Amino acid sequence: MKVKLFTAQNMAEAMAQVKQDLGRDAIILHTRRFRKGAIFGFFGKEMVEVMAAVDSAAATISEKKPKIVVPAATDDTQMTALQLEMSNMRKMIEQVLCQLPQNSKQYSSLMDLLIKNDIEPLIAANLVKGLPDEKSLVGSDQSIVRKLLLDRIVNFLQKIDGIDISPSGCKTVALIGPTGVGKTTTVAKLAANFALKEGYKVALVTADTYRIAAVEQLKIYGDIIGVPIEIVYSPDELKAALYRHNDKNLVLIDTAGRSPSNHYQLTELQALLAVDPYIETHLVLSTTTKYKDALEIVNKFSVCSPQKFLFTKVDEASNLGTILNLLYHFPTTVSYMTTGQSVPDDIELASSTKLANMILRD
Ligand SMILES: Nc1nc2c(ncn2[C@@H]2O[C@H](COP(=O)(O)OP(=O)(O)OP(=O)(O)O)[C@@H](O)[C@H]2O)c(=O)[nH]1
Ligand SMILES: [Mg+2]
Repeated sequence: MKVKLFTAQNMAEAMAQVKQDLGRDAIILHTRRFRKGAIFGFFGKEMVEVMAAVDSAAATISEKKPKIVVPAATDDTQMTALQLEMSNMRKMIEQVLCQLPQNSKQYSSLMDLLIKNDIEPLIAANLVKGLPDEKSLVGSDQSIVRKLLLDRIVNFLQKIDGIDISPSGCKTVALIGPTGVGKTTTVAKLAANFALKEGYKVALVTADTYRIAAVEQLKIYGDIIGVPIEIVYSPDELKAALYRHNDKNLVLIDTAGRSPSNHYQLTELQALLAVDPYIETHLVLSTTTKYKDALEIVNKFSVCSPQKFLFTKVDEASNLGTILNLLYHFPTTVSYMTTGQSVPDDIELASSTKLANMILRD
């Protein structure tokens, strides 16, 4: 690990030095503003100090051409562990099924389908409860049962609301969530759609100053879309940036990915968002995340009081049962779903019908 201290007249200059010296993978450890040549803190020239670090091995590797990584073959031990997990899961499901009301067993194929799509057995049983008995129906009538189930899921997913902006108002939306779920890409997609397609005045703010590359990523999007971008290093700077852009219809705040198990990071994020009670916070969740992990994420990020869920990587998810499970336990409004890497196209307002169809796919 190579650690270096940089001083410059402003943050942009300091970041340029960090980038030039340590490369794009550098991590910012600490930033500070101070007055050079100051007497008791007065009169001196304001300077900034940035402490940055880079993993020396990573720095050399990142300059080389990317390598194609061939996944290692699954060895026997891994396989046995996986089989064991699956058999435990099967046993668990069987146990739960035994506890279910007797009549839920008559919907075994629907129950199988729901459970195959990772829906919790008890939620699945609640969904099928009271549906006409499949076995008593013949031919096309059986598909009616499936249609009824689909309608139930649609009703269950009804709470959908994107970002409501008005030409005379100023709306502030922050995207929060774990690392790599697609926050920055989604901010760019939203900015491009609202600014370019709908003609609203939009500004971007990034509070992700943890990595040089993160700031640059949003800057590039800002330049392409033609909207201003602010980089904020503290809650006070966020407050000032929001004030400067109160003439915009929409201010989108990108935040650094946070680990749900890092309480300090989460309270820091909470403090940042607390500067303005009108910030609408969307918790960004990747649909490729395992349900158990997603539960943990929602639980831990609840300190930031997100008002909406935004689901990403719908294109990559093997099933969307997690969405239903989460909404069962946390009845929260869903805003958007993203369906690919393309900016600005791969985003749409969540649709309960579309999601229900995907949740119920074979
Ligand atoms: N397949 C797919 N990839 C996506 C989607 N949204 C984002 N990505 C990709 O996910 C990766 C991470 O996206 P970012 O936007 O950088 O994620 P982030 O949450 O800002 O990451 P951090 O800032 O590091 O926490 C990128 O390769 C994106 O192109 C999506 O809907 N589908
Ligand atoms: Mg990001």
